[in-house]
Amino acid sequence: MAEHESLEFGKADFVLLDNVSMEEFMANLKLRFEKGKIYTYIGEVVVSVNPYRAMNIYGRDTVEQYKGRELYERPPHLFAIADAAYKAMKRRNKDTCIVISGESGAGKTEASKYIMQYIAAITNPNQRAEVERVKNMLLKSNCVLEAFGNAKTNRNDNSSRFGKYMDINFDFKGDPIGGHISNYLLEKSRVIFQQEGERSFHSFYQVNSCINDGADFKAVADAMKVIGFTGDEIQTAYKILATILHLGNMTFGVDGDVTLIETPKLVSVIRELLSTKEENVEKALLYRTVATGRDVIEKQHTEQEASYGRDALAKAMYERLFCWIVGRINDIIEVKNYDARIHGKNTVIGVLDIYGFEIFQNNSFEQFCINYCNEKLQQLFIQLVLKQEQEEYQREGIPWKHIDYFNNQIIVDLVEQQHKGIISVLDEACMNVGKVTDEVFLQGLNGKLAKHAHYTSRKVGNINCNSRLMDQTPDMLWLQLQYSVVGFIDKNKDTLFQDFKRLLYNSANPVLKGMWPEGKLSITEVTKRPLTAATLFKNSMISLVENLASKEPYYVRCIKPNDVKSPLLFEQERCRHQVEYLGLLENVRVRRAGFAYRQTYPRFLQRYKMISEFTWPNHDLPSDKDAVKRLLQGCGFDHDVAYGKTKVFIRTPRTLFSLEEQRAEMVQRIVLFLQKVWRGTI
Ligand code: AD9
Ligand code: MG
Repeated sequence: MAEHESLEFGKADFVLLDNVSMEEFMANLKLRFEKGKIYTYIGEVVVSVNPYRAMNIYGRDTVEQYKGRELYERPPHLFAIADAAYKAMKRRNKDTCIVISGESGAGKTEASKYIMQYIAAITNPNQRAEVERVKNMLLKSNCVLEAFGNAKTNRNDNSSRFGKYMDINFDFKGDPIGGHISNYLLEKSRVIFQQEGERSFHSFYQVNSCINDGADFKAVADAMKVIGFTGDEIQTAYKILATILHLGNMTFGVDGDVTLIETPKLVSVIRELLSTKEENVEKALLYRTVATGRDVIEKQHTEQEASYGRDALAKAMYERLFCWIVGRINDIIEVKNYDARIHGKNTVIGVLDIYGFEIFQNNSFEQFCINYCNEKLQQLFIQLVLKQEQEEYQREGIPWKHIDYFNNQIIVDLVEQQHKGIISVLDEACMNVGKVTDEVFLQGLNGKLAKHAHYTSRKVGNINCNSRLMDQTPDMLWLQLQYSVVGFIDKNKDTLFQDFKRLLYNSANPVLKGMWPEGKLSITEVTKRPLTAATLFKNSMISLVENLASKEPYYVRCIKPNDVKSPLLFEQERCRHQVEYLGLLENVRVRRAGFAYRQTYPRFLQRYKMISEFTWPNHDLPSDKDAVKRLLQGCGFDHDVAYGKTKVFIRTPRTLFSLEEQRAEMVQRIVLFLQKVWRGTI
């Protein structure tokens, strides 16, 4: 527990609560928020409440306070977690990761940036130019990714619409030498549709250079240059954005049985932007090539199909652009083989900042994926927090009693299980020959999951507003959450006519061409059915979680205090709900069921040796462990502690409190004594 804070700020660690109850937890969280203390520990987990105002706690002076210190020596802070992850990586040669979770607008992305800033600030003391370059690129990559992957939503003005996991590689000196970014499912439907009050991705407004975003445009273009994008590449990115904007204004009509483009001028603008021929653009928008047996024919779109194709093209171009940007950044920042040889040992710290849990009025496929992802991370948290505790006790040779903990595995299974899970049912519905509709999917779900404890369906009006209702116990993340099945089939199949791929591949612009290699295939060569969007996402989530589980994890749990972005308002109910579904109270219980506090023997002595005559100023016992035993016996706390191989474990927070009080008293006495010495009164 953090010791350098007075109690007027509440308890700096929730394990110090007198009673672990929701009331006490909430009272402490609220008190600390109101006192401007936005961070609180649960053991080694940082709970963070979004302050919605600039805090003067991230400067160079604060960095210095946390650098190289132990977690509990300073008030709770993100820097302490970042430092712990860094130390574990450097001293113990461990790959570590920092997992940041919380709902939309809770402060995950900001936290991830402060963590990276901290790591950049404490590394490269020798100012090696190459390392400085890498650091600069890692920081700049954020700016680019946010421009293309973030948007204003009703929940957050800068909402991440993609998931991001970034590995930072370090050499044997502990300096960053490169990195790698993995991105997860961009919410591309935003390109063509935004809910009321929301915007498309920032990049579109920047390219339009509206009053507000003009400066941002320059910042992003500059960042791209610094990272190493060529002039042609930057220009192509902006040409693609312009193309998508124009596609948004394109309309189709019918004349007899002919479908036509009502806005032909746009075709010529797009042709130029895409460096292709006008007739190619027109053809790709109005026809699709289909293979029927051995024949290849060109089939005219209906007006509706043409509109569908246009939207699919806009979404696909944007998604491809985004993935290409990530790929280019990776090409540039990735540790090359020869680098690794020069720098020797190579360990990583991973930082995960993913879109937060979302509940909207109308929850669709995107929310389903995003919330599944959060459910999966919650499952990892449950496993690792428990596992880590158990392992530590084992390592230290201390007996451990299993404790019950709620488990959301059943929800994860409901989504991802082979054959019976929602994603399997969805894929099956998509593969139906003949009728492929959202209604078929709904029937499939009802058929397979009718008896599932966490599944019910409800029909609201006609098929256009069918809903899924997942009814949960309050412990679960998905609390009474409804999804509308409308659009699931389309979004899962994610069809883009091959004609568009060929159009883009045949561009005279080599950068654009390079983004669409599969356009090379002719219609008869395209046989394999691509994996569906949900399955691709599921696979990427499974490998993400495997990757995280292989590292030593550190957690930041973000809480959003209100829905109006106010720095003053702590909405009790809103926060309680988050504490509940994040399982924070259980986290405290697990932490306390074992031992609330643990410290290595030398460090423990360093802090408390003044409270015992046997240890102050130095002890003459055979080991620090013996000295700590003697000290605690002397204070009458022997019954409340366990002595591990390298650490002392204290069960109840009260004991630690008492030690702290005695220490404070002794420090006071020593100070008074020294003052007297200085004044010459002794
Ligand atoms: V989402 O799931 O991507 O929609 P995040 O990432 O959890 O969400 P974000 O970090 O973007 O939320 O924070 C939302 C806003 O809260 C920021 O734009 C800031 O205005 C504000 N914020 C968050 N954390 C801090 C902070 N530590 N200090 C000051 C903050 N402001
Ligand atoms: Mg974010």
